[in-house]
Amino acid sequence: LSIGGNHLIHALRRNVNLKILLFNNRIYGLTKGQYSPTSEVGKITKSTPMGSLDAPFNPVSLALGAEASFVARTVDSDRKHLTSVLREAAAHPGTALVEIYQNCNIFNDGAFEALKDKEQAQEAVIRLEHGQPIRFGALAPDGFGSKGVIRDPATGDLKVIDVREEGTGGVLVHDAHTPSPTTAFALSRLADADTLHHTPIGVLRNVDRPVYDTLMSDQLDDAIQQKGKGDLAALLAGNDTWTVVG
Ligand SMILES: Cc1ncc(C[n+]2csc(CCOP(=O)(O)OP(=O)(O)O)c2C)c(N)n1
Repeated sequence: LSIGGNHLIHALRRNVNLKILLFNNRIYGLTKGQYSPTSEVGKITKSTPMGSLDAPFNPVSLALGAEASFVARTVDSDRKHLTSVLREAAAHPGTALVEIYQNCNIFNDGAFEALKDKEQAQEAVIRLEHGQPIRFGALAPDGFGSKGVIRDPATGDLKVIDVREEGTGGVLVHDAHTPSPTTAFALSRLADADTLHHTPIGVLRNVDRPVYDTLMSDQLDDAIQQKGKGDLAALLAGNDTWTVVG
């Protein structure tokens, strides 16, 4: 997300046939514990002894803003969830970005503990499933979680409600295949930065878009068919493409 950030956004924009696994541990581990582009504001590290001043990136929001056709989030310790997300990413034609929340037990231990601890996870984790209502938390009598995500009519933003008090009427149904990235973007920013409560995991976006590799090889085929235009030998043996004037 720092030196490689430029390449990341343009790979996503072009929809190159790549699967990107972004291990987010919110620290620089290999170089021994400096703050990184996903470290929280105020983070005390070796390079920020008085606390980091930088606002972090939200990698899922960044990917959606860069026109990504497949964006997902999962957690390192949830093997079943991780496996299913990686399978879906592997099957996606084009660029897939999977953010994996990863513990660094040496330099940033417990960064995602709220999503792993059984009790806290009830409030923290929202498991997105395509075609299913966005519900989480302790089970309600209808078999889904007692919390739901709705669109707040006053602000247009997303909001968490208790369906036992407010009913299930406005609860969103997750649609990973919708062409608009708007709701996926709002979901990517639902989590509370400090507590990690209301963190959606799963496939936020999975849409079909022309893949760069295919477009380019089709264009090469076209160029070869059109004599002269795509003739490399003719190009090399051809005349100058410029003229020196007086
Ligand atoms: C584009 C780019 N290439 C190479 C580097 C050099 N580099 C610095 S740290 C590192 C390894 C990072 O490992 P990773 O597991 O992604 O992160 P960690 O949690 O260990 O910091 C590399 C290759 C770089 N910073 N950027």
